[in-house]
Amino acid sequence: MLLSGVRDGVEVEWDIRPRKRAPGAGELSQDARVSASADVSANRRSYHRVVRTLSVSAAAVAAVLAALAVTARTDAAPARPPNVVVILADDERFDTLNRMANVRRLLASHGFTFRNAFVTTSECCPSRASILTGQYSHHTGVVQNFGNASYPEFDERSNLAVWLHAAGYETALVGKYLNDYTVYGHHHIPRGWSRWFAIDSRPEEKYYDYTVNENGKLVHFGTKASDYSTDVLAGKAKRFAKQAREPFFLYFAPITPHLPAIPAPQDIATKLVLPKPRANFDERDLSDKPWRGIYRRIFSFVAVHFLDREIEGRQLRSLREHDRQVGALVETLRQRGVLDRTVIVFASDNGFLWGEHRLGGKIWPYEESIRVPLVVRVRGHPTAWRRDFEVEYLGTSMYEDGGPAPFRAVRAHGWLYVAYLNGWRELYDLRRDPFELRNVASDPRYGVERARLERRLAVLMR
Ligand SMILES: [Ca+2]
Repeated sequence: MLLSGVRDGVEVEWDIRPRKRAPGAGELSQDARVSASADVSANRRSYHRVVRTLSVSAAAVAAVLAALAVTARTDAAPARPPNVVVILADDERFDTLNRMANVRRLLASHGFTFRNAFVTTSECCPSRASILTGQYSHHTGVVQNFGNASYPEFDERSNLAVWLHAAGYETALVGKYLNDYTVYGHHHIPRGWSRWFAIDSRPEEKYYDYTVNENGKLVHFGTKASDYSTDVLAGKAKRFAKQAREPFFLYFAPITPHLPAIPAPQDIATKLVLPKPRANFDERDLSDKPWRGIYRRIFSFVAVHFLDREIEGRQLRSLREHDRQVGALVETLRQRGVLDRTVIVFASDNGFLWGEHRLGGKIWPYEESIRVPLVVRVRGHPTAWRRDFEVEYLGTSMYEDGGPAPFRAVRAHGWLYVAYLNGWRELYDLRRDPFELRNVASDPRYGVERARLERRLAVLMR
């Protein structure tokens, strides 16, 4: 598993590869099985003056975690494996990191910010299944949140928690696990987890009035300020970080900023300057989009501006407490004296459209939907990274509700090519058209490129 890039103008590598692979570990590091990916970006301005960003790279949580898992499984593993903390936001867009001062100050400035990090299926359950396995949805079988081809397809016997636990880690899940895992009962605890504090309500995305499965026992939280789920979950995460036997693996997944995106009490009235809409917001001319005319519900001026002002504002406010709790968790690790031997990964399971192309939500293969924040606090050196990957949505649950038709797509360096299963095609030249405003799939001048991407997609689909 290779992370690479240029930092401060110098080629660096992140040395978390195993020197010798354990039997069976090899599959984790093969390109086609890694679920989130990267392309190579031109130098762009960094979020932050002192942040040490990768200018020629990107990565994914699954890959990082799979790499750590491989390391943990090898004979050549270091004498003292690192503790691993994953902080996973829910539906946080790539361009919201600038609102998170603690993530920047305590994580990014001691590690790396990946500016080209993507998920390969932009929906909660499939993406989380990929994060825990390093596999595409078409390998995990988890292609949607509920119903057919959802949680029951997930292999509870082989995923990151199981691998790390087998390697001697004490493990904890705090927050949102995979949607609908309660199909196996309300006291169910998947294997591999030493501690379990998972939201058990359906839907899981609750800020108040929710039930938690605490190590097999159901505990209800009500509507008082002290029941606010981001804080309750952070409290459990901090307790584990304080007491767990080393090495430990903490997977901390609050609900923020998923809708309804209720901010913490102290943030409800906070004044915010909302970012300027992107150039593809409320896209004027949709004549290039094969789905135009079908998803009318979202096309109205009122709907698009509701996404822009109301949804965006609420999501950004809800992230404020999330960011404070990141600070508190890092402080807990520092006080215990384990911070420098703990790798901390901050990411999101998918992005979210705020009216770009007149769309809202996720699943779609467009940038705002598939790009995610990814920050890793770690010492070390990245090396080479991949330049393309598949984006896929093979479910149907959202189709009637404003989501896309099922598709398979390839996001390559400078290109997005989308093959919907119903025959629609989209192709964007991202160097000329970074906002995906001109679909050139039927332009003969792009025939060679389209054929190349089709061949590449066929390879990635294996
Ligand atoms: Ca999500």
